[in-house]
Amino acid sequence: MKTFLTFFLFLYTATLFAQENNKASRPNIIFILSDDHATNAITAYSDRFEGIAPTPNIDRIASEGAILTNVFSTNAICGPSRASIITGKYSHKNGYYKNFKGGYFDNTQWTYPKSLQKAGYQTAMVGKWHLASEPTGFDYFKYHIDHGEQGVYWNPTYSENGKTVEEKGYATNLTTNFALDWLNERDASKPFCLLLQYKAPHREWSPDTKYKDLFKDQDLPVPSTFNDDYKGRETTAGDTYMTMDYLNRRDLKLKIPDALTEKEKRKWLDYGNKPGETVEINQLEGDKLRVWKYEKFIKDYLATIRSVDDNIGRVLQYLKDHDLEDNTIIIYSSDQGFFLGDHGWFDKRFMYEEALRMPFVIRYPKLIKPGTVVTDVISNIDIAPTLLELADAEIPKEVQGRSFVKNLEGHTPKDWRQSMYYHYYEYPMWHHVQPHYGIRTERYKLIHFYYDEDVWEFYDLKKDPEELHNLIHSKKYASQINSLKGQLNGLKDFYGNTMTLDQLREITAKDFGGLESH
Ligand code: SGN
Ligand code: CA
Repeated sequence: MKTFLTFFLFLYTATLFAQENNKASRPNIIFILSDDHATNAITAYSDRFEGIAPTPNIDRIASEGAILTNVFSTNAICGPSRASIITGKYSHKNGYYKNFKGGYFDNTQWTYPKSLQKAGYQTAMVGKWHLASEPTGFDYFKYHIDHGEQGVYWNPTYSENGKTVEEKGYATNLTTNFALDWLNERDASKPFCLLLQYKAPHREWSPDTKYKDLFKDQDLPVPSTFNDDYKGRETTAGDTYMTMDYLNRRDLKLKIPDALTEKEKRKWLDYGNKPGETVEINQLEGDKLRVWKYEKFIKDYLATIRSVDDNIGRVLQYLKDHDLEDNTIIIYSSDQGFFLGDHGWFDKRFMYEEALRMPFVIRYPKLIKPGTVVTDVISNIDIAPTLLELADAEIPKEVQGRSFVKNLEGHTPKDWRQSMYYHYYEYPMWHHVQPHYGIRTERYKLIHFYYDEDVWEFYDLKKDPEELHNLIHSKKYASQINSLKGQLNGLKDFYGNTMTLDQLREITAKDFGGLESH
């Protein structure tokens, strides 16, 4: 009996010890999130800027870990996508539908950093937050507060744990400095979770001084859909404020006339935002003017990304120098994609591929084999449960996303979802994109635009990857479309968004009463 008891006690102590040990080796997490970085501007994803604008450090995370090629934003705009990432829930569950007219995040609700904190992690968030309410669930935060939390590229002001701090320099470099400072000062006996969130490459795409002329004498080709006439689709695509015409004087970095007062300056810079206002350049007209504007925009956009990639290199080097590479999960992603002249546009919002798709690369040597490619349909609500599973923390039942840890290991669960549900609400500011929702399967896409129009679009992505031909009235696809409508209703039920069109329109019209953002 005594021997048995001793043996039992030994087993019990060994288990406790193993559990503690396991906790002690919990992985660190560095989640780098940029703003508006399209997969087409990452060389690991696309050859569009191959030989022109490489992203070696982002590509390195992909090749030493996994690249996920079908990660989608459920509401392709900044604050809402960020809210879905940290709550693992759709906008209609976390309450953050749109940036403009007071998108305001209820910061008393559950988020994954709160769970990590409870599980013994040290947590920090630096850079762009853009959720209007104060960050909660972080031991340390330092976020951009200028321009309704959009942040600025030069000499930004941050809120550091609630205190306003004016900094001097270039935001991408500064934000990285603050992240590394925090890592240096952390308690090394505990695991950490660091959210490093860049303002770049968001509008107005201001490069660091050293990259101002990075592409000076180069011609950057326009994309194949640059001259889209929108005739193959419903009026929605042809009725936006995001064509090259809407690049304003600030975006085009025109020289501000000396005589202007501070007040007049903003108005002067904003010129071009409204319908009918066209910024004239050196007597250029028509297509020549459009191409000139595109070139200015794309060069500046890519130059801001060069700084993002450099700074990711600094973070990777830090991990190496501090022997943290093996036990740190490092992720690079962006809140949504971006139109890089595709369809003649800049900006995002539409459920079309370029805006919908988020880059997502992840390295974690203990679990993910180098060179892993994951093509499963994943969305921004799946990130929170994935991080919690990796950290061995509990995933609350209310979370709507699903962990994709198995997918990263190369074992996609048999019942993994085959489609995703999308819903965008903000209108008419900015950019005049009709609210819409839809379903994307591996091959097809069905969209319903509903605010002050009531039209549907259907695309066969295999035959029409550029989404130029809306086939909603095609007899050939009638049964396919019917089946997709059924699946879409199924998703709406599953995720609990069964509001009527009038109720949905009210959300678009409603001011949520928070900080007005740009
Ligand atoms: C600002 C930009 C818009 C952009 C939104 C949302 N205008 O308002 O072009 O769509 O941000 O971007 S600007 O003249 O102020 O730059 S988001 O990334 O925050 O969703
Ligand atoms: Ca964004």
